[in-house]
Amino acid sequence: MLTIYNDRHALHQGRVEMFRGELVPCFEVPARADHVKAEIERRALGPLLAPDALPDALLAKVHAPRYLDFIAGAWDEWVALDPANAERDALPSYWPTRGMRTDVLPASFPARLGLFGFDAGTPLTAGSWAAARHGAASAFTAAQRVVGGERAAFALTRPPGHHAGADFFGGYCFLNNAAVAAQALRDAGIERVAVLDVDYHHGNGTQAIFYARDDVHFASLHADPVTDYPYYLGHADERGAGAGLGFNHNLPLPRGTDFAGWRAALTSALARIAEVKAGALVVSLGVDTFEGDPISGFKLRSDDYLRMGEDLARAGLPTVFVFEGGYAVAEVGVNAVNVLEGFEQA
Ligand code: OKP
Ligand code: ZN
Repeated sequence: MLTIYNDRHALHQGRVEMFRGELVPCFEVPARADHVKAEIERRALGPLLAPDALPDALLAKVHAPRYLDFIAGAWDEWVALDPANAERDALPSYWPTRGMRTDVLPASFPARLGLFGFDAGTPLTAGSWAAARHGAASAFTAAQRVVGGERAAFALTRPPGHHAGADFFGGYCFLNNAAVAAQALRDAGIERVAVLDVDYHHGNGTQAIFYARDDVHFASLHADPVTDYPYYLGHADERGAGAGLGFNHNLPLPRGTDFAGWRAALTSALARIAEVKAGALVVSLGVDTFEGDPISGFKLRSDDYLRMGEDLARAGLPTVFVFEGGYAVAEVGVNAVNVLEGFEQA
């Protein structure tokens, strides 16, 4: 399988995230992608290629102009507040709540940081924008390769993307790579694209971007938001809006779910994807469903990811894999590449 590798991922290197009243070291670290790359090389899965340039017009179909303007310039604004900020990550600490104004952009940088960000766990650093942009370019390039006739391609990138919405960042995500891939497939003439999110966490950003659309079906298997991040979206009764009604499929699962339970939900998600006659598949490939993941609560084992890949291949669709979560750093390479290898060998 072809891998489009974001070789600038390490430009995004958060120091700390807020967790239970403390700033703790980031879980989302550059070594994650390094381990996946090393495992691809070790198994000779296929070539690692650099991304093509990302068309601005494509990114503008997924994200709002005022959000892109903000994120692109955010680091410089942060350092302009105080030169000492160059050594510190930017994290929001103010948020507009119900009844407050989000239409008027505050002049204050911290106020805008909280307007565009929805948690204090997503540090913005000097290289976040460059890394995220090249990540979106990697997803775009993987989609282009699939349009060009590849059975599948893998966008290996970080930071992840599925929590980022049209105009917000959070959950370690700034740009929605899976949404960029789906939109690129649509723009290439595929009439309906399915995004299947197998990360432990609900892909709230991807859902929100496509919620009112019938041309991109979103399906997600994830920990029930009643107990798990991102908490405020991902329930089974979210089925889409307007023309998009019926094209959003959430399968929340309890903490402690093992592969047997998880796989039954995958079967339902794939059945619905076949019903809606999707012409291509984007997989938001998070492997934080692993039993050893430090921030998650499912019980998948490394071999289960081979079976996952086989099941995904049986959907019979041109497929773009986009790397998302997975925080058991030592095992993340084996687990992610098991999915790709299972897919190829099916
Ligand atoms: C990103 B992705 C851990 C608390 C959870 C946010 C999790 C974001 C997951 N300190 N913080 O979906 O893997
Ligand atoms: Zn996750």
